[in-house]
Amino acid sequence: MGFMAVCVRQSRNNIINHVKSKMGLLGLTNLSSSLNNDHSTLSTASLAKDLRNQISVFENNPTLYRTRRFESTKPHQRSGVHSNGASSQFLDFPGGQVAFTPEMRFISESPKERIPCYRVLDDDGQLIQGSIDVGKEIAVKMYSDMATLQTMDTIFYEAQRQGRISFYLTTIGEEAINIASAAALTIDDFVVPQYREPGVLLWRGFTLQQFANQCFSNKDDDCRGRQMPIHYGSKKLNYFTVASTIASQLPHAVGVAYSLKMDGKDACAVTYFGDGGSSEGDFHAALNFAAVTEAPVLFICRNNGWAISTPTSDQFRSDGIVVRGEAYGVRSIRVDGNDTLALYSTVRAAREMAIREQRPILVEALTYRVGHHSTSDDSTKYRPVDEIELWRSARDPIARFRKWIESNGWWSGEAESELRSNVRKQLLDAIQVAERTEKPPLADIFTDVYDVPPSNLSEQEKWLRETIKIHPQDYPSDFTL
Ligand SMILES: Cc1ncc(C[n+]2csc(CCOP(=O)(O)OP(=O)(O)O)c2C)c(N)n1
Ligand SMILES: [Mg+2]
Repeated sequence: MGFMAVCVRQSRNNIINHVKSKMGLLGLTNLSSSLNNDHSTLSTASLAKDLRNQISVFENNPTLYRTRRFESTKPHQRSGVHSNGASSQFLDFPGGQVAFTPEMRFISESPKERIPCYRVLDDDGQLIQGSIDVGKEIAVKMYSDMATLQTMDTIFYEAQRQGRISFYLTTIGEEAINIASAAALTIDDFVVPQYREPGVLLWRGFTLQQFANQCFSNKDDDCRGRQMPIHYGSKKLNYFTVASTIASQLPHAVGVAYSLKMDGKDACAVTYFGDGGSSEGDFHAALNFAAVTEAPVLFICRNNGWAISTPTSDQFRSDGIVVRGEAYGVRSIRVDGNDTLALYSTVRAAREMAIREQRPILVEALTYRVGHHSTSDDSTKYRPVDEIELWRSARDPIARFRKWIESNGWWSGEAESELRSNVRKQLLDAIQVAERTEKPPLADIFTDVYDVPPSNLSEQEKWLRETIKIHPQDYPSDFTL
């Protein structure tokens, strides 16, 4: 909460300063102050003169807005344009010239060919062509973190099934998107996640103990137990707290990116979302807003085929999500979401473009949600088990990447067993510690929002304390009242 407030405050100041500097640059500062003055003392003639002077600043400086606006609104500056009469071939229109055509032609609702999917490794984990600039250290860390994430999911999922935590949601099948995209970023890039990207936090150094503390809602959790399990967040690691309200993170990310732009930072905002998220209004608003403000933001869509039980065929008729970029003026690419190397190189290039050219980029990663949506779901009720099994085994991104690092001599069977047993042990220890650690004091539920709590909130706190005293069996025994 505090983190958001600081960001919002900083952004607001940055935007105000930016607008002031733009107005100063354009010679508008005086105009704005004169307009703020007591109008009764200004004669209409002097105001008109002032305005003429300010307008001439625009006219004499055609380059001022060149990088920001299409130059289509001044027909007389266009060559070969006939703006008056029947022989016109083009219409000067905001956004650029539009050619006239005598042919009545509707644009087809479907492309002749689907947008191809960029991949580097084939199904067997071998390079399709040439070589790739990824060294041993980063490749081994990517592999180790993907395997760690997979093990973490298995153990926390079991802990939920044993009733030790209230909820869990796995990333199984989407480990490559998590880890390879994280590896392509820098820690200065702000991550505004959905909920299926804990691997980005893992890559950034969130410890297994921190994951466990959050899932067990204990007093050592950074959010002090106020969020459901898997709603991680870390101010230190520039990772905004997960919000389950689908797609609400997308406009937030554009705001973060705009703030980075105002500050002239060598960083971008990166936001993740699912195919389901792309069906929300916030997705469309965010893409448009990002395009118009030229905000350095990466939109990374995990198109995993399902939004809980809704298949993509019930969500959209377009060729997936990638094609929507062009409609909003956002550069976009489709990539194999189970190919670690393709994702790594794509996100690196996208980040570089977003920052250097100050523009948003949309990445659609094609993958599959191998696990159930969450522990509240049984996906075998609505999709074929064969389909799940195909993606779990033959299309597993971890096994595919392992083949590549093994063929380079960077990984072995012994390294694999050592890693898996170490991670498993660390996780079991972390879970035990997290489970033993007491819950945050009850008062913490009511802090950190209001400076002075309003009376209704204080009343609710009183009721809660009374309720716990009457029904102690319904509350954790180690709860500090
Ligand atoms: C605004 C909103 N509507 C509905 C939900 C319920 N809901 C939770 S997850 C989900 C599906 C999201 O699917 P997708 O974005 O594809 O992500 P995935 O779970 O596949 O990773 C829905 C509909 C919600 N959390 N928020
Ligand atoms: Mg989905």
